[in-house]
Amino acid sequence: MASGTALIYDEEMTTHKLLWSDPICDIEVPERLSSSYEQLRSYHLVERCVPVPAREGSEEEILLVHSLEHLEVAKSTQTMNEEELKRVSKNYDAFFFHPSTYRCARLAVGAALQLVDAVMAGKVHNGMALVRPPGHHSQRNAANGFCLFNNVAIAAEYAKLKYGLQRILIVDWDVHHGQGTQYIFEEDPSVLYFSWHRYEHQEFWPSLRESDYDAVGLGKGKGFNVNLPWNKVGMGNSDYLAAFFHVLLPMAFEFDPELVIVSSGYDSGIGDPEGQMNATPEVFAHLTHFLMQLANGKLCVILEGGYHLKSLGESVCMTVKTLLGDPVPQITGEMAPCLSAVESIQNVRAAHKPYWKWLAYEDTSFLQNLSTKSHLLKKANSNPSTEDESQITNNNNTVKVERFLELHMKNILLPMPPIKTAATGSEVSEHFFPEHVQLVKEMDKTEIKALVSGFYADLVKEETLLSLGSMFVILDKILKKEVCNGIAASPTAALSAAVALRHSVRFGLQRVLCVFVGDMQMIPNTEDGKMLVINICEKEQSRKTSCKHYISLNWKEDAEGNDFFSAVLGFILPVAYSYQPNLTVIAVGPNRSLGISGISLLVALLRGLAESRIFAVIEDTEISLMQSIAKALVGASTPPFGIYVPPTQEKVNKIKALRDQFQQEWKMLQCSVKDGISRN
Ligand code: Q9C
Ligand code: ZN
Repeated sequence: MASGTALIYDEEMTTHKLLWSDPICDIEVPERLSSSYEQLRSYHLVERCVPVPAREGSEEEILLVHSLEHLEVAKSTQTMNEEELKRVSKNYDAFFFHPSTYRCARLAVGAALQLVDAVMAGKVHNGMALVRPPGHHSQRNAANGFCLFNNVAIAAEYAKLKYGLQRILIVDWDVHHGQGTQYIFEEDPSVLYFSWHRYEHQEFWPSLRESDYDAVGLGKGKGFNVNLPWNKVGMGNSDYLAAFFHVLLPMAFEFDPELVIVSSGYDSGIGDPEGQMNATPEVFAHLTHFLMQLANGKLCVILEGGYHLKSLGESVCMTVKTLLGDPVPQITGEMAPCLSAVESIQNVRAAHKPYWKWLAYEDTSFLQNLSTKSHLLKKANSNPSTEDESQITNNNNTVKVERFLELHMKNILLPMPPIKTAATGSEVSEHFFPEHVQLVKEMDKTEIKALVSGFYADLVKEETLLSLGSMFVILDKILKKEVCNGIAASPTAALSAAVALRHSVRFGLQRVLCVFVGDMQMIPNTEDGKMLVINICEKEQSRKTSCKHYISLNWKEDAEGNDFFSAVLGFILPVAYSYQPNLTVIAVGPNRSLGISGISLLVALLRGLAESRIFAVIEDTEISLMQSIAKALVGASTPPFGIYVPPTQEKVNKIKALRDQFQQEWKMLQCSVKDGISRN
């Protein structure tokens, strides 16, 4: 099994630069690359990656996507003087040539291909290539929007050709529409292209009709081009996460890619002068973490845009840190997508309903310009920046965001626990658990007594409490941040979970999420909102009706394959992200209605919450699950998800009903705006 993260950087790609004055192109500077690399260095991320050298992409490789004519024009610029360079540059929309541009662009292509090779050959799990010039606007026969060759598109064609891949997912989170990539794969069902982009009802560059949500692909490629246009600036973390939950991820699970490539532009991040969006660097850790659950973890991240140097650098670091398997930082702030984002999400879901099984039973309907068009300049979310457009204000804003990020990153990047995953056990169990799981000794009676001092007498008799030594020692280490996550066996998972929840709240945690799989014989009191329990069980539990902090989700995994992703993405994650827990407890009790692949997926995705702080408690009878769950906790391998089975109509309706019931309280559930729901 491959491990490790490749990092590709070649200083030579900083030699491509603008030689004359051009206010449109002057943001695409060499420092974008060098300062991002410096930032990686200062977080000590460079030394943790596997260095992979760039190489020149060959002419043959470039011709996989581009015309010979385009290649020849680009080649001819190497020996031109400034006047000539300026003249050729003017033939394109927003592009500049430098004598070294051709060489750099070939290195950028080659870097992308080196990354594909490293990942596909199993040298590494995943990786990132820092390249210039970027690629996603570049078309078969034209440079465009700072891009000469389409690095990502060439990488996808190369992967198809060299490794015989039949399904590649391209995720373009750059704030601009990669129209070049869309054109290249428009008729190709083997490449699923997803792009979100600032659109503002076609006002924003490149101002194309075909960037809207109704461009779904052509011919055989119908359904494999996914555009999510943002019609307002100021989109933030919740809008991006909602787009992943309600559009990209369910589609990606159904598509089941063999490789994921990211057109990784960070101009969608806060402070960017082009994007004017509001998403903070840690959101990219979450997006990366989600994509790592696909294609067996084979993920190639290739730089595109990003023009606020500090924001860019921090976002690059968040991405690489996550690729390396570090805990995912918590997203802070109100978690609710804005109305305009929900409208866009609703529209793209409606446009794609004919092509995707997971959408078949969703009641989607188109919604046009209800709230947005007349307020083009209004921002979706409040922003620490000002709204003025003048140059002076922009500079002020740049500095303001720099200061904001300086403090913000210090706040969210708390020291990492020295141990990632802990379990109790002896040398015997050592071989049983995956590598990197640290074994600790159970607490004995005296230790437990000292820790709990009769506090749980109403929940449990003393003798029983004393049998929870395994649970207590792991939980205690998680709370003290000595370990990030852990797993314990228990004679009664429901009881253990109840005690663990109470103990965590008593310790001082404000919000603890408990996902309970199986029949939960004991339901904790969740009235104070300090716990949120989601109980996944086969039958309706009569003992307690659902309420804001206790939700019963009746779900039995399909026997043939796995349909649970639809409940995880469509309900559990949106609720969990709305709640923003400080700790997640996942408990598996008797009569579970989920198999190991469903539970592994759940654990893997819940690692995105609570700074990856997860406590798994498994009932003794279900001990066969321990190994796989420990694997998911370590994050060493992405669990195989099993055969894709679309949710039945009945199951879709179940999720729909729950969504209707809870979307006022847990706003990340919102993916349509019918019924005149009142919102923020
Ligand atoms: N009025 C990338 O982020 N703006 N390219 C042109 C013309 C060009 C962005 C504005 C922005 C290109 C890779
Ligand atoms: Zn861009």
